[in-house]
Amino acid sequence: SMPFNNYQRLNVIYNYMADIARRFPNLATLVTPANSFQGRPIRYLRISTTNFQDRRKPVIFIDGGIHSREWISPPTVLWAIRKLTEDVTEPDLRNNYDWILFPVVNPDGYEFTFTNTRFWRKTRSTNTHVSSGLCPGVDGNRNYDFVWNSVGTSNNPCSDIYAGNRAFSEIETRVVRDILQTHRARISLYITMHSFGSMILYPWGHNGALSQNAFALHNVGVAMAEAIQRNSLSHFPRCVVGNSALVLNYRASGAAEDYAHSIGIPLAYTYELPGLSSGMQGFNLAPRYIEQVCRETWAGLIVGARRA
Ligand code: 0X9
Ligand code: ZN
Repeated sequence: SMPFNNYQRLNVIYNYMADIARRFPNLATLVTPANSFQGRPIRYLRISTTNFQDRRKPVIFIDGGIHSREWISPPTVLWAIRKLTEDVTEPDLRNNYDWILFPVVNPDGYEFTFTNTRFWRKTRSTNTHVSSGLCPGVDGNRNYDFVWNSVGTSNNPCSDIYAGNRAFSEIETRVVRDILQTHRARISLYITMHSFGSMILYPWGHNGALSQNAFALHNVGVAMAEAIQRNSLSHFPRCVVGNSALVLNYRASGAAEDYAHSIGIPLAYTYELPGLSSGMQGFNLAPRYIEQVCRETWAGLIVGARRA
């Protein structure tokens, strides 16, 4: 089973997901909708106690690892897989919803953070339009087609916030788009896992305006944060809830939760998981905290799901 005492390479994560699908054939389905730019499988698990294809239940969709250096993100999605299959303590969550759990949206970047550059954020695609062979990669969280490339983005392929040469230029974001689009009528909760900052963020992140569903977004967000707080450690930062642009103090367009909300998903959030240092070291949360963050994040997800 999945070791949560350290950060794991992609093959360990994929072996765990395949193992879950083998051990729980009537519950978990492994899906490989495409390969990454560099040819790695892009994989997620569907979990349903009935038949996912019946489209009867609301869907909860959680992804992670779009920003490859944010290593604490994939384990929190893997923990959710575990809590819905191997270690069920909330059977209502397993029975009442269909789940899509997608731990590593950006497998190329993720592997690159282990083999080459620890703080790599983007995909690893090479831009064929400009002379940017030396600067691969697009910021997946600027690549979604909602107010694409308008604020908090860059046209420079060498930038960490490069939006890409067009919306959904990246196969990795197209895979997330296709999940959101295919199931948008029944995805009641979408959460994309990032780090760091101990925040629960909701639309609109491109301009700081509140959506029509802001009341529900805020109240469910606060309920999730309170559950996280109750299960957190005293020396972890307090979890702050609010509009993405206001809480972060910067606007950024083309992000996942804004896109999801723009196509009608009522509850769409970015979680900024905890970090304990400032600067780049915030991405290096010590491995001994992985399990703690997974536990408290699951506590938040329980509340969010029951309100979804
Ligand atoms: O800037 C981002 O992509 C996210 N923060 S991170 O430090 N993990 O890179 C925040 C995205 C917030 N959402 C929107 N701006 N819509
Ligand atoms: Zn991020």
